[in-house]
Amino acid sequence: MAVLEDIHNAVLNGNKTAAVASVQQAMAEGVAAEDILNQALIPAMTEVGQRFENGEYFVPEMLVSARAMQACVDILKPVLVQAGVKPLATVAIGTVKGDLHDIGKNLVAIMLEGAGFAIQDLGANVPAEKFIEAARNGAQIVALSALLTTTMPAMKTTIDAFKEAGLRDRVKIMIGGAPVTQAYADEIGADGYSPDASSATRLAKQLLGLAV
Ligand code: B1M
Repeated sequence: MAVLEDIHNAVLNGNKTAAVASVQQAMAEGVAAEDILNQALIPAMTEVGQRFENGEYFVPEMLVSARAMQACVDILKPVLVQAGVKPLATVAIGTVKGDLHDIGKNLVAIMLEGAGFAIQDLGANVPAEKFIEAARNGAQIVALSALLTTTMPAMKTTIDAFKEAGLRDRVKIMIGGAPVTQAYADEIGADGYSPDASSATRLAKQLLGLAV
């Protein structure tokens, strides 16, 4: 579909104005928000990553593409989120300490909100103490995202901090992000891992024993 290709190319080129205009056009044409996300935005960011790996793109290119993508996600958010439902539970979500990547985390938050969870978004570069504070304030699930192999250990540090605070049994801790695996989740004692935003909603429900 031409408009999806336009969105893809605009994000790839870091052209936020064109990306936003094409997303608005796609929505006016009746293209589903999920299709815009899964067929244009996410593939564009995947290609940005490949170009970075190949040495074609550098950090500034990644950054302008990320800003274009985030502006598009902001437009899609109201459509992806169902309004007016009583929250199933509260999820405190954040990208772990040292890690500034927040696009995937934001998508997971949007999908969880759409599935009926209340979201406490702690942002990026979140130290363990902030997650602990959120749990003390009532979050039943703590959701940790990491995009760098160098920041994955902060997931373990966070889980260990929950143990030290005597709060490990009070919360479910789920993890995700491009370099994260089920094996890593098992290794560090997380309650669950999911590879993408839609399976994250299923996992969150499973962790609370809710029907999926
Ligand atoms: Co960076 N970066 N980056 N980056 N960046 C990656 C991650 C990288 C893979 C690129 C590459 O080399 N191909 C690489 C990491 C390599 C590694 O660790 N082995 C990398 C690097 C090296 C770096 C820097 C170190 C570069 C530098 O400075 N030299 C630096 C680190 C900064 C820091 O964090 N301290 C850096 C910086 C940046 C920008 C700031 C420029 C920008 C981030 C902007 C932002 O997020 N606001 C950026 C970007 C955009 C990327 C890529 C291109 C795209 C990431 C993204 O948004 N993907 C990325 C390459 C790639 O991933 N292909 C790359 C789209 C997003 C929808 O997917 O985040 O995977 P993702 O989320 C998915 C799933 O993973 C999952 O669901 C999401 C939706 O389906 N998921 C969860 C995520 N969290 C979850 C949590 C869950 C469950 C599922 O439960 C809790």
